[in-house]
Order: sequence, then C-alpha cells, then structure tokens
Amino acid sequence: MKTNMSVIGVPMDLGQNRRGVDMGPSALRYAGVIETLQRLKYNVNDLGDIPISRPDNKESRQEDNLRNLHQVAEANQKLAEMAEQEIAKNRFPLILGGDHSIAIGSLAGIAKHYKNLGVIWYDAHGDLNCAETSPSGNIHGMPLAVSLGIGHEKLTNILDYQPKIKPENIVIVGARSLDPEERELIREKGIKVFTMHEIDRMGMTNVMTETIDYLQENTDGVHLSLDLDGLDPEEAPGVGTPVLGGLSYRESHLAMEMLAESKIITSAEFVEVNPILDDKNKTATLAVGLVGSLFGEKLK
Ligand code: Z70
Ligand code: MN
Ligand code: MN
Ligand code: MN
Repeated sequence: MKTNMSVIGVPMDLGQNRRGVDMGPSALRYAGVIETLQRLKYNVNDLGDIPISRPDNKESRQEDNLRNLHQVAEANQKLAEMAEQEIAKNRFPLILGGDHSIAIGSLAGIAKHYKNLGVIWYDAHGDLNCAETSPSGNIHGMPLAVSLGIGHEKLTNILDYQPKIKPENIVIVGARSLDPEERELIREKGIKVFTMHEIDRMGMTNVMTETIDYLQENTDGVHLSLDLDGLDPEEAPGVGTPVLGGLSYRESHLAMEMLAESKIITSAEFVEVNPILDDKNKTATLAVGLVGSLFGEKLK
C-alpha cells in the first residue's frame, strides 16, 4: 500500500431518511482515525469535509423515487473530482461517510484510474436498487447499481463515463437483506456474493481467501466499501438500518487483517456511522479499529 494517504470526509445524510449519519466523519475523527493512521506511519493529509448543500423543504420531497437526487448528485460530483485528483497525486484515498450514497462519487473518481477496478462491498445490503425497484427511494440503497451504469443519468454519468465497474469485479460480503429485484440482478450479472449463510458455512478465513484470489486474478486495483451495518448491530449499533445476524467484530478484524496481508486494497471508504443512534461512539471506535487492521496494525 502507498505511504501517502488522503482522508476525505463526506458528511452526507441525504441518501436516506435518518439524520445523524452526516456526523459520521466527526465521530470517526473523534475516535482517532487520523492518529491511528499516523501511528502506522502513513503520511496523512486530512482534506476535511466536502460541503453538502441542504435541500430546501420543497426539494427534500421524494422526486421520482430518488430522494434528494440533485444534492446527492452534486456532492458525489465533488467527491469524484477530489478522489480522482488524489489518486493522480499517487495518494491512497480513504473516504469517511456519510451514508452509502457517497460510494457513487468515490467509485466514479477512483475507477477512472483503473481498467478493471475490483470492489469489495462489505454490507448487510446489496445496494443494487434503482428508482424503479427501490422500496424506499433512498439513494444509499443504489450506489452499486449506479456504478454498474444502472440508474438515473445524473448519478451514472458522473465524470462523463459509465459504467464505472464491471459485475465480475465485485464481491459482496455479509449480505442478509436483499430485495427481490436485487437478487435477480445478482443472478443476471453473475455478481459474486458471500451471504451470511456462506460465511457461516465456510468461515471468514475461506471467504476472504476466495475473495482475494478471485479479485487478484482479474483486477488492477481493489476498492473496499465498508458499510458498518455489515457488522452485527450488537457490536455496531450506530447505523441507520440495523439488520440482525451480522458479521462479528472478530470476523471483521480477521477480514481486514487478511486484506492488509494481501496488499490488494488501493482505496477504501467507511460509511453509515450514525453517532446519534450509537452508544458512546462505540461504532465509530469499532470502525477506527477496523481501519487500523486494514492498514497493518498487528497484534504481535
Ligand atoms: C433497501 C433499500 C440500505 C443501507 C439500507 C435498504 C438499502 N434495500 N442500504 N442501508 N446502507 O431501501 O434500497
Ligand atoms: Mn428537483
Ligand atoms: Mn450500504
Ligand atoms: Mn447496508
């Protein structure tokens, strides 16, 4: 991994309907994310937070089943430009959310530099909806579909190219809440998914070994998009959409340590930390621990 790192905060909560996730970047900084990276000898440039426009009352209404489309698109455009610039400077982009709609901008900026960007989507959800299939109108349930070129042009065409990624370069880990049409898309596109069922049957060691082998073969970089709701809500209660039966703290640390060892990760984001719903910053603290493991913290 590169020694130079740029941290970008994205205080976005407009991709869903619970306030508080916009404070995710602050909670992660408070929990010591920058100090953790510095302790691990990274040369860290904290670029601060991207400004997010608040919607006016009229615009915040759901529009074409795409809540806050304009503001979400605008923020992701800025994020895409920034992520793109940091990679151009040969710096590792670490993005702090914010709700998961920000993966639209991260992937737009990052994928520009790769022929075959791999993506590990660590999440209870598939985030493979579009306006036509979404049960909620929440754009945070859509970023993986958008990155495949499926969805509203304002989202799919950020930085004027699409698709950003290919279905065969995606691995979803931790899924346990998939909508019927998301399942169909997974089948149709042949996206690799390790649901909780497979993780329980195979164990996290085998899941990550297969994930790493699979991505190493055909990709020229791998983005880790880690939604804290992939973890079990008992260990990570500060998320907007808790889903029972999730990945444990131990499994998640193991996954991060295996990724660190593999050296395949070239960019990362940690999203959906909601300090308002949290228990004394437990979830942000857990997330910073995972950041530590991902970037090489060792027990011995
Ligand atoms: C559902 C939807 C979702 C995150 C919830 C939920 C999606 N599939 N994503 N929490 N991070 O509304 O599309
Ligand atoms: Mn409008
Ligand atoms: Mn998600
Ligand atoms: Mn999720």
